[in-house]
Amino acid sequence: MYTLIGTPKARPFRVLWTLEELGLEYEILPLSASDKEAIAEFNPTGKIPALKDGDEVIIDSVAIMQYLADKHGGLTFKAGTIERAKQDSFTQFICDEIDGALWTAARNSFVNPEEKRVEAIRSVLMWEFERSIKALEERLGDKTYLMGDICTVPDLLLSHCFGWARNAGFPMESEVLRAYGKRMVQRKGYQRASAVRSVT
Ligand SMILES: N[C@@H](CCC(=O)N[C@@H](CS)C(=O)NCC(=O)O)C(=O)O
Repeated sequence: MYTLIGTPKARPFRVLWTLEELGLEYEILPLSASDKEAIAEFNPTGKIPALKDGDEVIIDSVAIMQYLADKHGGLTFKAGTIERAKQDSFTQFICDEIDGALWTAARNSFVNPEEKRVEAIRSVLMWEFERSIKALEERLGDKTYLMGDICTVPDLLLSHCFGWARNAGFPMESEVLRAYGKRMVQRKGYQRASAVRSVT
C-alpha cells in the first residue's frame, strides 16, 4: 500500500493517475502546498508530491512516476533499451520546456513573494511554450502516444501539463496535440484518477 502525499488538485495528480493506470492500492494524504510544516515531515523542500512506500519516501513527481512504472512493469520501456532512452528524452524535454515554463509563470504570478516576481516574463514563457508545443507536435507525428502504440510516463506527464496550461491561460496552438490530449483523458486510468480528485 502506497501513501500519496499532496492534494491531487496540483502536481500530485500525475502520481495519482500513474497509480490508477497501474492498478495499485494507495491512500492519499491530501496536504496542500501551504501545509509546509506537515509536508516537511516527508520532503525537506516543503513541496508536493511525495510517495511513501513502506518506510521509504520518494520525492519529485517524475521520479515517483518512473519508479512506480519500473517497479510494476507498466507505462515504460525497460531501462537500458534504446526505447527507454527515447522515452526518457521525452520526459526530460517535457520537464524542461513545458513544466518549466508553466512553473516559472506560476512563480512569477502568485507563488513567489510580490517583490520577487517579474510579471513581464509571462509573454516570453508563452512564446517559448508555443515553440515547444510545435517541437512536440513534430515528434508525435501520427503516432497514438509519444512512444508509438504504448502509453508511457511522459504521456501522463505531458497530458497533465496540458490541463495545467489550460488553467494558466497558455494556448495550445496544435490541432494534433489537442486530439492527442483528448485521447489521453479518455483513458480509464485518467477517468478513475479524475473521479478520485473530485472527491479529495
Ligand atoms: N519538481 C517537483 C516540483 C514540486 C512542486 O513545485 N510542487 C508545488 C505544488 S504543484 C509545490 O509544492 N509548491 C510549493 C512551493 O514551491 O513552495 C515535482 O515535480 O514534484
